[in-house]
Order: sequence, then structure tokens, then C-alpha cells
Amino acid sequence: MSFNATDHQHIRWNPLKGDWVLVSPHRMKRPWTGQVEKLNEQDRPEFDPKNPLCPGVTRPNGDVNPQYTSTFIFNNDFPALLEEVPEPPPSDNPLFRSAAAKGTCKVMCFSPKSNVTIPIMSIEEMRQVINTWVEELQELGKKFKWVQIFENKGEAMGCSNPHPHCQIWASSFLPNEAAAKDRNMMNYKITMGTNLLLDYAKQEEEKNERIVVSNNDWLALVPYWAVWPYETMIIPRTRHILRMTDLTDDEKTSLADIMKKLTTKYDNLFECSFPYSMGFHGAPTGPGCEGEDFDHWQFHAIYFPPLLRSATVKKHMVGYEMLANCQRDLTAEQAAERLRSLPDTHYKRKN
Ligand code: H2U
Repeated sequence: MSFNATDHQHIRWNPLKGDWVLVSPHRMKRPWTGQVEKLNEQDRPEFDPKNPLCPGVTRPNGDVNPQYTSTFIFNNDFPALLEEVPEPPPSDNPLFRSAAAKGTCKVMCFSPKSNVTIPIMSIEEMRQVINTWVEELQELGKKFKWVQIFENKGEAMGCSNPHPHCQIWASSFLPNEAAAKDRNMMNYKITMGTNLLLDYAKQEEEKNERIVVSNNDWLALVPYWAVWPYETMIIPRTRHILRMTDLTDDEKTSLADIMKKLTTKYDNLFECSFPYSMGFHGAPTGPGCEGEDFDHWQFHAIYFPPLLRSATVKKHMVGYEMLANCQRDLTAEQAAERLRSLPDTHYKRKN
């Protein structure tokens, strides 16, 4: 019997994180005895006077939101990172190490309307979101080593508020995910002499097995090493781009376009507002970053959606994943094919 990736289990290497994922496609053939439900999604009102993210509303801390008409950004009222805090003393035992952690946390609303999401926002509205991200990255990047933009969408991802928003956490230290990517992209550059994600984009375009959608500047694909069933990445097609702040005007517009296209496919998969955590990774920032060589970096976006079989059945990262190794049943190629074959028009706009 010869090996076939859609029938035979194997492990796949994630060169960005430097770890393996177990792929067990034969399990897709097992009968499913659990429930498969459709979500009864309620249409949300455009404005909710009790929602602390809406325009004109008084937040629990007493601050009144402006009557904003596009994006709105404010300091998180419950920040995980503060700027002015005492530093821990030097560790005197390798088993009990700690280090200083300073930073700031912001919340950013994408729109004044509570009932919109990225797939149903216009390109112009998304462009404004990207412009605000760039402004924040420029500002916070002067001071902090890492600026993490992330969107938690949907209750399944623990999102506390349905109003379209993201968070921005800037830190004085390189978080684990960023540090692993930095290390692995640097090692690749040293060994191969080229940029990991630029090489990867070229290969993916040639193979054309895992691409979901693309445009002039970007590829949205299920990475070869995906862990979550419908995990995707958005990567530049051919240009070497260190950070979101380096995008041209055209690239910002095409980024808005590809984000809208990808999230439309996501919503169409189970005809629900598809939950996910997503965010952007680019070269580290902070004082002195201009003098450092970050050529091994390439700007990209990552989407981690939890859903597996329906609008309500999600994949749980438990048991073997927590104790041994991440594992998936559906192959990355099957997930890409499934997403690719979905309509480009949002299911709510069908008629
Ligand atoms: P999610 O993105 O996970 O839903 O979190 C929303 C954030 O908004 C959360 O970090 C902040 C919470 O602290 N928030 C405020 O800063 N002020 C509020 O009045 C409501 C929520």
C-alpha cells in the first residue's frame, strides 16, 4: 500500500512554531453520533443603549463614548498590562524566574453599528479599520517591543461583547508565539538564505492545493500545518513586508478585500456568524528596532476558528492535545477545498 495523505495518518511539521501536528484523516469516516444543530442567530439591533461599546453610551467606569461614526479606540478599562508598575527583583533561583512586564491595552470598535461584522462591512469601512490599526501600530510601536492586534469573535471564543471590535495589547516583552516565530524564521534565513514565508507563498501558489481565495497582493490559505479544522493564514503573495505599517495604499485596500472574502467564506460554511480568534504578526518593534535586522520576518494574519462540524459543534483542544500533541482529522487540503467551493456572496445577502 502506498502513502496517501487523505487516507493515512502522519505528522506534519510547523516550521513557524517549530512543532508537529498529528493528522488522522481516516477518522473522518467514523460515524457521527453527536448532534448537528443550526444556530438560531438573533438579528442584533444597530444600537443598544446598554452596550458599553456603542456610541454615546456611558461605560461602567463613568466614561462616555463619543458619538463616533467610524472607528473608535479607547484604553481598556480592565487592562492586563499597565505601564507604570514596580518591577520584580532579580530571580535568585532558576526554578522561580520572573521578569518585568509593562504595557498597555486598548479596545477598538470597527463601526458604530452593533449589527455588522467584517464580512458584511464595505471595503471603505474596512480600509478605515486598517488605517486605525496602522496609526496604533505606529504610535505603540515606538514604545513597545510587540503590539498584538487580535479579534475574538463570537461567544464560542469567549468574546464578551457582540459589537464589532478588536483588542490591542502592547508589551515590553516578546510574547511566546512571537518569540517562537522570530527564532524559527531567523533559523530558516540562516540555513536557507531566504525568507520562510516568501518561500512558502511561492510553493503554495505552485501547488495550488490549500489556497482558499487570493487577490493581487495576498493569498488566504489553510496552512499545511493547520491545527484548527478551518485555520487559515493571509500571507503576502510575493512582496517582502515586515510590518502592517509598511503596506502601500493599494495593499491596504487589497488586505481589506481578502479579509472580507475569507470571512464571507467562513460565514457561508455553516451559515452562521463564524467565530474565531484572529490577529496579525509582523516584525518586532520598540526603541532601537530600526537598527536591528528583521529581514527574516514577513507580515501575516492568522485565523483560528473553533468550529468543526456545524454552527454548534466545535473542536476541543483537550486530552491528547493538552498532554501530547495537537491532532486533526480533516486534512488541510480538504478544509481548503471545502472553503474554496463555497459561494463568494454572503449567505445573508443571497436574496
Ligand atoms: P473581548 O474582545 O474578548 O470581547 O473583550 C472585550 C474587552 O473590552 C475586554 O478586554 C473591555 C474588556 O476589558 N471592556 C472595557 O474596557 N470597557 C467596558 O466598558 C466593556 C469592556
